Amino acid sequence: ELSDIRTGAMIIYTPNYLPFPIPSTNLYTQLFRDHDKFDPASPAFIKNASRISLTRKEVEDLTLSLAYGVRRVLGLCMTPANTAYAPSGLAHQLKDSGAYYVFVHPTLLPVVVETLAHLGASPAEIKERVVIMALEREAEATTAEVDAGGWIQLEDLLNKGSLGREEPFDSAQAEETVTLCYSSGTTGLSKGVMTTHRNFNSQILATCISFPPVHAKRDAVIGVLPFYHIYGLAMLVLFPFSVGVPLVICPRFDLALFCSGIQKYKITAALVVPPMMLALINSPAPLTYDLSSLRIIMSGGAPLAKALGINLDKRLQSMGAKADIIQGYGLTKTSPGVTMLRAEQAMSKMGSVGELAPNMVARLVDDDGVDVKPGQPGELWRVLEQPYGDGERHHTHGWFETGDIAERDDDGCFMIVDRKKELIKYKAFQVPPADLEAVLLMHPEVGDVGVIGIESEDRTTELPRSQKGYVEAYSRMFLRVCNAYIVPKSGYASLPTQKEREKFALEIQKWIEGKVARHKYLRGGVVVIEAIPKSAAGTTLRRQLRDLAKEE
Ligand code: AYL
Repeated sequence: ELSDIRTGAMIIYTPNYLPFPIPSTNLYTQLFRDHDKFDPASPAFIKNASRISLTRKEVEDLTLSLAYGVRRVLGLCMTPANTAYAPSGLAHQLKDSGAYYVFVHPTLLPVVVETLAHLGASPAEIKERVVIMALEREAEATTAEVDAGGWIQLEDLLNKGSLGREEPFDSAQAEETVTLCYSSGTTGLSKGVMTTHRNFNSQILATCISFPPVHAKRDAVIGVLPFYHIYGLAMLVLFPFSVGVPLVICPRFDLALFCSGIQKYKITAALVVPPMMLALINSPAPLTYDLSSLRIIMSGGAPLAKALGINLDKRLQSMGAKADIIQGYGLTKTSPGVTMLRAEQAMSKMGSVGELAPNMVARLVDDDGVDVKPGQPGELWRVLEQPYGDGERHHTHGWFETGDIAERDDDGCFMIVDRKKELIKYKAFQVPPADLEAVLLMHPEVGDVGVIGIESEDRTTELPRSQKGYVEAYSRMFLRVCNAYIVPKSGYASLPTQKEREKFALEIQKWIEGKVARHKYLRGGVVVIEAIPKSAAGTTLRRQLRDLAKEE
């Protein structure tokens, strides 16, 4: 497994799991492979705290009638958009992806209409491009704007005649892109990541092997993660359905509703991000619910500090509950899972993201692309053992550079210790600094700008004093907020006093709020400076900005 590092050869780490062949089928075939083994009347998706649910049979019928309905008019690639987007964010994705049709829930229709109008679509064209997507039984299925009329409804697209069950899906589709999730790279604006049918087939099967075993009759999953993000899409929409396990959906994170959902549906597996675990530890709300059905809590999408996991374990035990708290690590660009912690290692390896998933091969390298000695931190590069279709731009001789710094222990478990790339994660939401910079540069008084992520202080001060030691350890890891350094267009000298600079900074901080999604707000503040540090090539030296932030 290890080659001699003195020769400068690669040190390649392989999984402890046997490789498996990735099926070259349409994703539909993979998702419904075992469908006939499960009760068609059993629930597949349940909306928490409502009476809305879909049985497996209803999912099958809807999927097929929509697929055959849209196939007549559309292609089959979907780009899911962040529901928190302001029109500027949505406009970028619409333009960049070249999407024509927009499927939208009635409550978000105004944002879509404004975005399309902003992109130059006429009112008639807007009516042609928008599809109102809601089930009839949903309470909010209609709004005044929808009633005002003339919109294409989801129902209109369903091909209810032949469901096409007899028509085989073509395996040539396996290498076609099925989704374009928007994600930021190591630098720059967010881009659509091409995920193919085969990529998802691989993810589903790898999860079946590396996730603790779940069974159709015994288990139920709850999730709050949005379906436009690859974590929600892969781990909530696709994985549970493919193994016959119902999913309870929480449209937003409300801790009391989340806990009542666990109690009501006897949830065995909860999929979360670290800030939700923090809420589970610190709020009194969970104490009034019975969470004893839980067996597995999986965290992913952002670093989970060891202390946070240990505190959650303690709290659950104090409530008579016990779950294995595991962590998965992945990226949109790796479709997505790279590692997963085994349930048996939940306590002994808390804080670790676990072993490589099947078919994943990794290296840890230094800044010069040289493999580091075993046990040393290095940037994680990974490659799939079989041909794979993800972002070409990021391949170096077939190796995909994650931008994350990791260490590997003797048991083959990885620990993510730092991030090399520019990406800021507010909670588990991506904020590409270049995105915010592009918006800020549209302000008439902004001359130049550099955005970085800094540690948040407000959240830590809200926590109980007895937890302070822990808080410091994990706040550093994930309570990041966005902070902008700005050079006024009229020059730094035009704002000679501290007071004037602060006033300008506040104006900018408020101004951005109408322009971007909430997770991109400049919660870390705005600082007026003389010049943004740049490299000879003109790129922003964010490392220097981060040093400035440390001095403040
Ligand atoms: P994106 N620990 C530390 N950092 C993490 C972790 C983790 N467990 N998971 C993700 N990240 C960071 O594209 C890391 O910096 O995909 C990584 O490069 O939104 C970046 O988030 C990627 O962000 C699964 C399925 C994890 C999904 C996911 C989340 C994918 C997030 C495991 O099995």
